[in-house]
Amino acid sequence: MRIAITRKVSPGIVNCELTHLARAPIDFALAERQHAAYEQSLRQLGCAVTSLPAEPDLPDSVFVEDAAVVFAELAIITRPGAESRRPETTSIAATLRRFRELRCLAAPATLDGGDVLCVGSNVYAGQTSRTNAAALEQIRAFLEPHGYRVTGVAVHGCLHLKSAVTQVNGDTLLINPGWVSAAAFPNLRLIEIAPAEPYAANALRIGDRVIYPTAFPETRARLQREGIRVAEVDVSELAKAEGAVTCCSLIFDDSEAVTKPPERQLTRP
Ligand code: CIR
Repeated sequence: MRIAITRKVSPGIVNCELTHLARAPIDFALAERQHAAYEQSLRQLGCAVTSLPAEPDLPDSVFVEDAAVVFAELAIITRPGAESRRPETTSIAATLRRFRELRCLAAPATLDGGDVLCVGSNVYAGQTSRTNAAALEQIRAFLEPHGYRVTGVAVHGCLHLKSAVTQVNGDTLLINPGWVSAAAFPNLRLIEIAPAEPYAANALRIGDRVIYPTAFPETRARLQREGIRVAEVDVSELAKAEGAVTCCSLIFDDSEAVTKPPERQLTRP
C-alpha cells in the first residue's frame, strides 16, 4: 500500500521562513481547507494518509517533505537548513520508524528533503542555502551501499532543487531551466515550464498521475499535451509560505517496509 504522511497546517504559519518571497498575508482558514483538499486528493489517488496533528510552535511543519527522505531500504532523517525547522524531525522520525530503518544526518550537515530528487537509483541533491556539501557526503555514505548514485546539482534563484525540477513520469522531468541546468539530467526526457510561470516545476507524482497546482494553467496544458494525467489542487495559501505540492507529504510504499529496527540504529552518528 502507498502511504502518505502529512501534517496539519500550523497556526503559526504566518511566521514561516521566507527566502525568495516577500511576506504576504496568509488566510489560515483557507490554508487549512486547501490542505484538507490536498489530503483528499492523495486518498483519491490511492494513498493511505497518516495526518499528524498541527504543531503550533513550528510554523513550517506542514512541509513534512523537508524532515526526511524515504527510500525502499531506509529513511534519512534530515537536519533542516533553517534552524527554526530542526525540531520538526522528532515526530517525523517517530512516525517513520514504524516503516523503515532510520539514518540521521549529523552536524555540520544540513539538508532539506525538498533538495532531494530520486529518479530510480539516481539521487540528485540540490546544493542550496539549505543543503550543504557535508550532507551530500553523509547521504552518499548511507545510500551507495544500497546501489544508489548520489549527484550534487547546482541550483540558483529558488529555495530547493524540487522548486526547479520534479519527476512527472518514469523517465520525464518537469523543469525550470532558469533555476537548474538541463545538462544535469542526461538521458531523461524534459518538459519545460511555461516561461510566465517560474514556480510551475513542482509536481507531485503519485503512480501514473501528478498532483499539480491550479496556479499554472499554461504549464498544466504542456503536461497534458505530453500525456501526463493531472489532478489539480489549489495551494495558493501555502505558496505564500514558499511551499508547493511535493513539500506537504512524504510518500512511500509500505510493502517495501522493513521490520522495526533495534534502538542502536536510531542513534545519531
Ligand atoms: C521554508 O522556507 O522552509 C518554508 N517556508 C517552505 C518550505 C517548502 N518546502 C519544500 O519546498 N520542500
